Amino acid sequence: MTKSQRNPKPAPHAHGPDAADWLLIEQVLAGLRSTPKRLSPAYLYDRRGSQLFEAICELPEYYLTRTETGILARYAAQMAECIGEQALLLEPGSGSSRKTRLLLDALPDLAAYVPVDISRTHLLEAARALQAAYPRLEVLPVCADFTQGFTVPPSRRPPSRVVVFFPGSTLGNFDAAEAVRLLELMRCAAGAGGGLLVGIDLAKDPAILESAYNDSAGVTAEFNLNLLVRLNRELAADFDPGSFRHEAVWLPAQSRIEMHLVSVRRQTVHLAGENVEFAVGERLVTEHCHKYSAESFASQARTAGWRPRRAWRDARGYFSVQYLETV
Ligand code: AVI
Repeated sequence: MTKSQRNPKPAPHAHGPDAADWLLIEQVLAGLRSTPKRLSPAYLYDRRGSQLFEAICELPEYYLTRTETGILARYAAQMAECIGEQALLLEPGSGSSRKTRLLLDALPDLAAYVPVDISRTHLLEAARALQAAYPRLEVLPVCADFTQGFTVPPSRRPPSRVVVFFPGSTLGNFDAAEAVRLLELMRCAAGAGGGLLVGIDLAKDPAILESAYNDSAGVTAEFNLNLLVRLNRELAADFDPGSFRHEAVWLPAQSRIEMHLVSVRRQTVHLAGENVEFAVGERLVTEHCHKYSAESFASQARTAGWRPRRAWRDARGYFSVQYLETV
């Protein structure tokens, strides 16, 4: 990457960038300077990206959501038994809290439900809907970036324990060290005697995995390419989304799917005063989606101070929901 002649001063907005813009610019530039070029998957989730992700969850090839929902629906009573009476349920990245309802139905005497989400509008909307559906439940929404740690708000009824609910295989989007750090943050939030109910996607036939992330309707491609549209809009970059194609590849040694944007021609992208050069076929890595075995997950969880207690999976063995306790 070289300094631009064309645009020597970073000026992503007509009114000038604010501190948050600069942080984003610095992070994006650091990723584009690295080899291979890489961006944080967090950037995939602007308003449009979140809508596209919701659409992905409905795709025939994307078995994850359907399979995990099936496990929760089938085994909610057993999960509730592990969670016990009068617990406080805390859900990082709660979004629409749709899957949570399956648990709430099996946990009538929960002390409180604490959804944690970075999007205030989304969080409050979901909390309001949940409160209407469960009028006796204390719902305590917390607007925060869960990767920075958790504050457990005081509830009216003192909880018997704190249980973290982390479904959706979101843990798989973090690399090993980050995943351990996140599991440690969850252990601190849960405290002594606390629990964790987590959904993880299991390693399986690569053809099934690759088609889940290269769907025939092209929704995942649009989701991935939307990242470039976002950078153009928010950082005044000039990516040409038509000059990149989406590809998801399975890397067996890392046991993960990687989402890539492949440059279809040699091109130069301008962003915040820098020229970013792409060779033909060069890849920009936008997301890691790790797939676990029961053993690889247990070892990661143990490193973070969790002891696996019980696990449930679907009949095909595609997905697993695990209950863990603090050591
Ligand atoms: C949010 N996360 C668990 C999804 C996954 O499967 O790793 C994100 C996703 N990326 C492409 N499709 C879905």
